[in-house]
Amino acid sequence: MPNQVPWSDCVHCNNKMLAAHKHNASALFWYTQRSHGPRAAIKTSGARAMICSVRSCWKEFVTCFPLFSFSPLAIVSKIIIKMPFNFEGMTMSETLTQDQIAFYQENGYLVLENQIPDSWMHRIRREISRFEDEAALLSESNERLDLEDTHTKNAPRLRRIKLPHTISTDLKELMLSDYILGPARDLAGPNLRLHTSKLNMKSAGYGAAVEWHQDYAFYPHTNDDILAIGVIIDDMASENGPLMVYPGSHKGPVYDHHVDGVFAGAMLPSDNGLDAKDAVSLMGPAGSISIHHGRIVHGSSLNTSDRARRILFYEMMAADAFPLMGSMTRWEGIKDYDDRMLCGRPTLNPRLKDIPVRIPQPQPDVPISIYEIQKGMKKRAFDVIDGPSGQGIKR
Ligand SMILES: O=C(O)CCC(=O)C(=O)O
Repeated sequence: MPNQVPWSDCVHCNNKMLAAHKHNASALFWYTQRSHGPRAAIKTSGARAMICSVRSCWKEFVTCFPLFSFSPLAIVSKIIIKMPFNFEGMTMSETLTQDQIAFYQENGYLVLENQIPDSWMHRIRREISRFEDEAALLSESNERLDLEDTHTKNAPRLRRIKLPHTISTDLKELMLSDYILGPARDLAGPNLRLHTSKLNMKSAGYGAAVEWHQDYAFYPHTNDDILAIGVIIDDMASENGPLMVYPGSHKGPVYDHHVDGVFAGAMLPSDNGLDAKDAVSLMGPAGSISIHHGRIVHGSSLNTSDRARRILFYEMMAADAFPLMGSMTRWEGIKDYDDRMLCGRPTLNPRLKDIPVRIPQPQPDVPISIYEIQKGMKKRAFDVIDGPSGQGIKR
């Protein structure tokens, strides 16, 4: 579903502006300059866009007043116009600064604090309450809701809301908003396809750990312009099981996620030359977003604190990243695949990149859920919780 919404919010006020402005640096510069002044315009579109815009105006002026072309000023201007640099068609960032983009490329992650407005956070929490009520009626996980091993009807424990964008119009609307797609476009290009969405609950006192893994080990593609955006729903600190990453590991190998020849969806950093002290926790207040690269090694520990830690993930990739055979990507034909376009255009021409690949096959005979698949691990990096009482943490 190509994004056909012709309007989007201006970053400086709530007014709508033509979405096309956002993708044309020079037009965006003039739009912002007119409504918010030159400082805001330079901040939004960058100094290069300003040079580009001023230059094209100058060009028009000289064309409109041919007599002017004999003046010394015009001769200088002609030289400037003909200078061999061409800023038109350059790719400008939409939301992120060049420093943030460079940081992501180097480290494979980013945290943007206070990215999602409170009104949106309220809507997300309201949707979660609705699914919690639904979970209380279940005795086992179903295609919408994934329950903790310790769940009972008397003590309902929801671990994950599966594909929330398909069962909540609010969470679909957020997914298609510039809050999510703006930074994603800056990092993976204008044409984006959804891989999956999920809302991981990690409730206070017992929220399950997610063992270390690379998303790309689950779904290898023809290139790795693949990322996950996590909307942080509760203040995330070291005690409530933040997402942790190994910076720079997105440029390394794709690690073996198999146990006894069967895909187990996890690896042990200590067995693979990664030093625990290098792991970084992605923390921030509720309303922040984390972004992690598809190949970065990441995981999170059990939440034994008295505060929940919930993250809503939208995982996506460049439209020209196609799944390799055996990837755990849902494939129901090209029509369904193209229906998953978030913005921009689909393509039938995959882009191939020379990167390491491992195929996540054979699959274990368990439901498709990272928590179930990772039970195949013989040794775990994180604690697990034992028994419905929520007591008795064991290794
Ligand atoms: O919820 C988390 O902390 C990690 C989730 C994750 O990496 C995943 O579900 O693939």
